[in-house]
Amino acid sequence: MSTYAIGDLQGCYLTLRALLHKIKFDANSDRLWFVGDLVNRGAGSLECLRFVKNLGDRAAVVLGNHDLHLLAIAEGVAKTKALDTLDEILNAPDRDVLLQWLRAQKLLHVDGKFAMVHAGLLPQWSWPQSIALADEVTQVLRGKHYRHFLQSMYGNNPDEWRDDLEGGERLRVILNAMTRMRAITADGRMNLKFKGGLAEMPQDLQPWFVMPHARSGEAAVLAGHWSALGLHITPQFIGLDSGCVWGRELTALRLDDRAIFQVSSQEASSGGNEG
Ligand SMILES: [Mn+2]
Repeated sequence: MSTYAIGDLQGCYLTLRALLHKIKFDANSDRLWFVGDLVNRGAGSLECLRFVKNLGDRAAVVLGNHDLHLLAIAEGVAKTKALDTLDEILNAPDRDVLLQWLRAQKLLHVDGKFAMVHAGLLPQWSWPQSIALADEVTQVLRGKHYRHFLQSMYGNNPDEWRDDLEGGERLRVILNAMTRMRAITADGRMNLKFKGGLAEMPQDLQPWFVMPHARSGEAAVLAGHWSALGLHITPQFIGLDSGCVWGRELTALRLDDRAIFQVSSQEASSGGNEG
C-alpha cells in the first residue's frame, strides 16, 4: 500500500491514466493525493473530476484556483474566460453531484509528515494558524452563504495578512495565498501577477516557500500551481506542477520514500501559453 501525491491535472485525463499505469496504481490499496486544479485548460476535465470523486476516501484533494473558478461559473457569479474548457462539466447530467463534492473539498490537507496546499502559505502565519485559517474558508464554502463568497473571492487586495482582517477581505487573503500565490516581497506582500520561473523573478520578489519560517511544523509542504517552477524538491517544500497541460509532464511523488514518477503529456497539443 502506497500513497502518491499527483500534480495539477487541469483536465489531463489521458496523462493521468498513463501515470497511474506507470506507478501500477492499485485501486484497492493505494491512496492518491491531488494538489488541486483538477480541471480547466485540458480536454478531459469532466473525466478527471469523475475519476477523483469516485476514489472516495482513497483520495485527498485540495482546491485550486481553477476548481474555484468552475464553482463560481456554475453559480452564475463569474463568466467563462476564453481559454476555459469547463462546458463539458457544466452540461453534464451529474454536474450537481460533482460540483457539490468539489465545493466540500479542503484548502489544506495535513497527514503525518506532509501537508498539501494548492499554492502556498503566508510567512506571517504560524502552523496552527494556517490550519485554522484554511478551515475558516472551508466552512464558508460548505455553508449556506457559499454563493456570496464565490462572488466576492475575486481580486488581488488586500495583498498582505493582518490578524484584524474581517469578512470578505479576510477570506480573500487566505484564499489568494492558498490557491494563487507564487511570489512574495521581503515584507510579506503577495505578488499575484508574476508567473515565471525562478530565473526570471524580479529582485524584489522571492518564492513564498523560501521565506524564513516555522510554519509547517514537522510537515513538508506539497503544492502545485506553479508550472514555470516545475518539479521542485527541497527538504521542506515540494512543487509538483510540472506543466502537463502545457505539453510537459505529469508528476507523482510516492510519499513513503519520496520516489518521483513522471510521464510525458498524452494530450493533444493545446497550443496555448502558460498561465
Ligand atoms: Mn492553479
